[in-house]
Amino acid sequence: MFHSATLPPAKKRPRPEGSGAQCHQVKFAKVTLYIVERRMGRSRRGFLSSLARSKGFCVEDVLSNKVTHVVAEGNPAKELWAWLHAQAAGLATDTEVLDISWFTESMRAGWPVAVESRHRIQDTSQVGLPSTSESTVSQYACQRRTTLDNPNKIFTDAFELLAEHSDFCDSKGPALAFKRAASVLKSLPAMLRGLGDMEGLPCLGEQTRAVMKEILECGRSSKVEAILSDKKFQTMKLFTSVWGVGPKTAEKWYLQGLRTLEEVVTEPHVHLNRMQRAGFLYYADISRAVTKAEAQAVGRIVEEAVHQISPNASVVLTGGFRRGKEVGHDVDYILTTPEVGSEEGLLLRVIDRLNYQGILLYTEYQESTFDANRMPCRRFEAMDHYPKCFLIIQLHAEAVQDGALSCDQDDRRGWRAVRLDLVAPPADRFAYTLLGWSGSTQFERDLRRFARLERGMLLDNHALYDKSKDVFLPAKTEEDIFGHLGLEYIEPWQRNA
Ligand code: DCT
Ligand code: MG
Repeated sequence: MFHSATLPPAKKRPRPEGSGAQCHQVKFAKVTLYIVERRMGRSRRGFLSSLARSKGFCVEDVLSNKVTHVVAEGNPAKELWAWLHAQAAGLATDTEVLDISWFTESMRAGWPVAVESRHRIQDTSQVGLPSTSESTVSQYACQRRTTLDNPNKIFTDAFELLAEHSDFCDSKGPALAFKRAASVLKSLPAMLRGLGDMEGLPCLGEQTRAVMKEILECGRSSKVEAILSDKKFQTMKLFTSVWGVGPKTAEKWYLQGLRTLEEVVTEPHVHLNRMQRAGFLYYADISRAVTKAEAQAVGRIVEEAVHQISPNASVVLTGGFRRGKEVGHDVDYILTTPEVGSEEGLLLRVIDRLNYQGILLYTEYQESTFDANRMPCRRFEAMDHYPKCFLIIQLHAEAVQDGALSCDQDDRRGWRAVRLDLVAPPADRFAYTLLGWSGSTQFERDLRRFARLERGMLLDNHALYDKSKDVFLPAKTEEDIFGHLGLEYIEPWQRNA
């Protein structure tokens, strides 16, 4: 879906050759641009096309041999050229294939600047050169485009398991190192086939390299296999799969000699909190993935409730499903209103409505602790201060498109329990909330780290604060926030870091 680089060929009226736009005057007749949507995203491509046309450039929507300059952003050379070669319309032999830097410089100058070799994206398959864009992978996930296509799954699965194991042992440093390594590999366009391919890649330490070397040589990692067959790890994994149970509680139960979920619920000395009780009660349902169709059905239910209370409020999808995931562990929605203040009380009334419909199986509401005067919050890894709720709702099969629930075949109830998170920020904080809740966790972590270390700014779900100027930077859209940070915009489906 996000790899189609051309817009559908629109029906066009005949127009003078070389004119890319109907309403702008073409000033540079010898230059015809084509902007590659791949890895850039449709909205940014649309924005850049309008910008170029407004400056008198001819921009073609469809790739053809009329194009003199192809412009791409964030595409590794090998990947871009493979895509260009696969296009039906051949390129003219003298077409320039250029990095976005040429485009930016030309827009700034107001005319097409001379092409230099630093602008060119070389076809490495033809000339046998190492690809330069591949050797410049950023250490920050917010400067990489990470889609759900992951050709390095064999390595990233291993790293993620090692990270989980380190988290269970409370080894935060090693856990983060494995998560970072997995995140870097997820952004690569092709599978690493040898140790040489790791050259120049950031965040790969000695341990991660050793694991990769073993997988490359034997197709498996002895470390991973040892963890998988470790009884304590298996039990910790089982216990933490219950909603509300973290590694600390899981370890406590393990040390008490408990090994199965049945043993935990029947052990009289174990005290479960409310969330954990719900976690056990609905375990079969909420430990199973939520599908996209189910997430959309939940969205419609929330939307209906919200609109009955406040017709001007909207419900915006966020979390993993906004990043294009097919399944998730829960569903995340933001409630938003046109004006600051009208969100007050909204979430509680939505909860009341859902309750009245009899579909709320569990409710935990957290009221707002947001205070604009106590910003910036320096504990930027902490939860945000907006009113939010963690729910379990009953989703009936009829509510899901085509009526299919991801239930067990022999389940005759006709409904399943789904975890749902809702948050209701004030209107002027919407962009920060959307960016923060869209994840992935690793992407968020690196956005904040980038802001702090590279820009001297503090970013969280509430605000972006410039420490040197002592000012808050307002934002209406996510694009505004990327802009303040001097980052290229990364579409949600490219944030699967
Ligand atoms: N988040 C946040 N502040 C919170 C809660 C979540 O910034 N108080 C962010 C981190 C990721 C994102 O919101 C959504 O959280 P999850 O649902 O845990 O992650 P996900 O990416 O949606 O994963 P899944 O698809 O498994 O639900
Ligand atoms: Mg989620």
